[in-house]
Amino acid sequence: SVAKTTKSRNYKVASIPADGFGPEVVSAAIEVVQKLAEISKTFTIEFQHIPWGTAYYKQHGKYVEDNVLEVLRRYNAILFGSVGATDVPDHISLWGLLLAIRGPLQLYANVRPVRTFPGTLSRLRDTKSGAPDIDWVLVRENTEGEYSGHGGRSHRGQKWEVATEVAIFTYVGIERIMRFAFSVAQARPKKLLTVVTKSNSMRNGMVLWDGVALEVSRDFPDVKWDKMLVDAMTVRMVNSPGSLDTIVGTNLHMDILSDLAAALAGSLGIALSSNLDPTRKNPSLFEPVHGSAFDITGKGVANPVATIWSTAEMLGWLGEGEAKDTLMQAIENVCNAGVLTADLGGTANTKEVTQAICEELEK
Ligand code: GGG
Repeated sequence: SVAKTTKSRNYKVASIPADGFGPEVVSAAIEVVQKLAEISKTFTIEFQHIPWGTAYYKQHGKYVEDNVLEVLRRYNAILFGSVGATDVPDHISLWGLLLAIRGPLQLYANVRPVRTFPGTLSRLRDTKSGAPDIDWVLVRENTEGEYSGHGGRSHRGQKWEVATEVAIFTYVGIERIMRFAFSVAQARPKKLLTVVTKSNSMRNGMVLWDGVALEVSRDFPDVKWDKMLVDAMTVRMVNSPGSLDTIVGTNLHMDILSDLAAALAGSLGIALSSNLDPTRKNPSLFEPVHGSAFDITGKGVANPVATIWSTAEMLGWLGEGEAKDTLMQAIENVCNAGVLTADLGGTANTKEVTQAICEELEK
């Protein structure tokens, strides 16, 4: 049970661990947050388990309940694990669960901070500055573009089968994510934003992105910004990471670039994703970037850092800035002390990393 004082703020969070090793990393993160709440005595969090996922799908024929929005709007935030199973096609599970939440709740800003922790080695070295460190915030448009779900298939199974996948970009959708990204960049010391597109070959939506970026930039005169084609961006991320800070791009481009960023910073195991509704009309969703990882599910060796870091971001979003900073410091200290899972070159298991973070909080 969690210690309470009269000043305590109380939050209700929906916990959706879902598939693969999601339940392992979500329960590790809940353990850490409850320890933090117990120590701080200024807030409490009640996590309510929601059983949506592939097991639920097999039983009910759907990944989420029909009144998904009504259910989730009862909570202050959502903590999500991972989606995907070996015996259900990925497009069924992704659209059935995660995209059935992100779109309808209009969680249009997907924020993915990536940085090298002191004890975890970056895999690259800046060719200009020699600095091995990465400290980036990737902002992914999270509701439209290549993930619009428009398109179709005809003449199935025949040699002349046709499939279309339509990327839909709207002025409203681009303008709101661009404004959000410029604000993120403006709040960071470097005040530097890179806008990623593919506007040489994609001559409609991507050209609109470039135009909206220019327009929005006029409202942020103190932010230095530039444009990159996504292919050239991969090279810049590897060769001159120090030239980057905040990065914004489309749903698909940033999904790909954030995996690259995480791998460069050390591992996908430390990459998190805040799916935000900046209007705060709906609860925001916090999750690790990684999927289900069937190869290590049930072995107790998953890296819990991405999910624990997700809860730190969740606390910050809920207004618990001090708790967020305390938790981030504890994560950094544990990484610095070399308590790392195998993906980061260590020998610790999930329980040991979780325990080490809890002990760090107690100091
Ligand atoms: N924890 C996030 C997760 O399960 N991701 C699975 C996935 O395939 N995501 C694709 C996406 O975020 O676009």
